[in-house]
Amino acid sequence: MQTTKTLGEFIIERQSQYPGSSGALTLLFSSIRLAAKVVHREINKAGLVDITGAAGEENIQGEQQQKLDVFANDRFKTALAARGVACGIASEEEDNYVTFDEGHNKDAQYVVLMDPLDGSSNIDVNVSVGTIFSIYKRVSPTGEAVTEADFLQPGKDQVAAGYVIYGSSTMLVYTTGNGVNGFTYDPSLGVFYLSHPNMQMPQDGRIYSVNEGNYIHFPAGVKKYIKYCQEEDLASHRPYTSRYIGSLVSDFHRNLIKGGIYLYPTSSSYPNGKLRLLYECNPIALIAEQAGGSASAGPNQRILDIKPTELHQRVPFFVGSKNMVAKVEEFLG
Ligand code: AHM
Ligand code: MG
Repeated sequence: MQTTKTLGEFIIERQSQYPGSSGALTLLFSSIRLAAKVVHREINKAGLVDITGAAGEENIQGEQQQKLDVFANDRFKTALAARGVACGIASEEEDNYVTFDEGHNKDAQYVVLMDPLDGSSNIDVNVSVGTIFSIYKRVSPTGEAVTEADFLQPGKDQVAAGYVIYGSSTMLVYTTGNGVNGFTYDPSLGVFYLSHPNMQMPQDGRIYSVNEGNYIHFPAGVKKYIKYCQEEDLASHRPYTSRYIGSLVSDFHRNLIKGGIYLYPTSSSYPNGKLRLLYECNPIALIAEQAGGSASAGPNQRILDIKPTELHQRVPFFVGSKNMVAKVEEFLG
């Protein structure tokens, strides 16, 4: 798509629609944009320099941290701390939340929650990975210490959410609760251009994305839904196509554009599901809803309504085209 509008121009244009806006969110986005460019550059060197493979540490969830997980976490953290508009972050790669509520960040209004490099086990094999972020206004008084309550807010209170996909091209997709827009990075100029304005997820889709190797351990409703996806019914275009990259951002991004559903249910290895409510499910759910899709943890359990109780909380996750999510809920119910 031919376009000349840059992400920077788009953000400023949107900001001017909100008279009285302080511009803090604009600065926050410019931090995220900068860190995304740096991570893009490093990921593109994977294989040439020694940045792939395990970092030798585990995160709090007992998962091996990759060198690039640690790198991306540091880059986003540093960029967010630098501009005085975030008072703290929580990250999949940090044991606890990190506060920047001193110095020039003392009066900052926003907290950012992120998965700096999702799907990082795919890097060594040159498969797309992503950064996921979620932005809230703090609930504690400005100027005082940031508290855990600032981070444990339900997803429906997100001010903005987005992801960066480091794929065949790098894209940044985000929402501030007023539709979803996607920007493609031109690395020769170092600029993100608006390439996917007002993204809409098809109401129905023909793709289901799930780690079927875990089938035996899935709840009965999910097993029945998978069989439903595989049954022949020409009127509803079944059997559906199975597509699973094992990188949430990439699987979701494809389904957002083409129509489909992504499932990560409970299983014996992950009794509460694998994906993290705050860093993965909430931001992806806000984007899905803003694009006309939906996101659920089970029947009548809208992801965005869940009141988090802990930072690294996991939930079952069903996200995608509205009618497909409704169907899986029907089977689960
Ligand atoms: P990560 O944050 O440790 O990378 O884990 C999240 C990833 C998702 O991107 C992906 O959809 C899922 O884990 C794949 O899990 P599995 O390999 O169990 O299918
Ligand atoms: Mg992740």
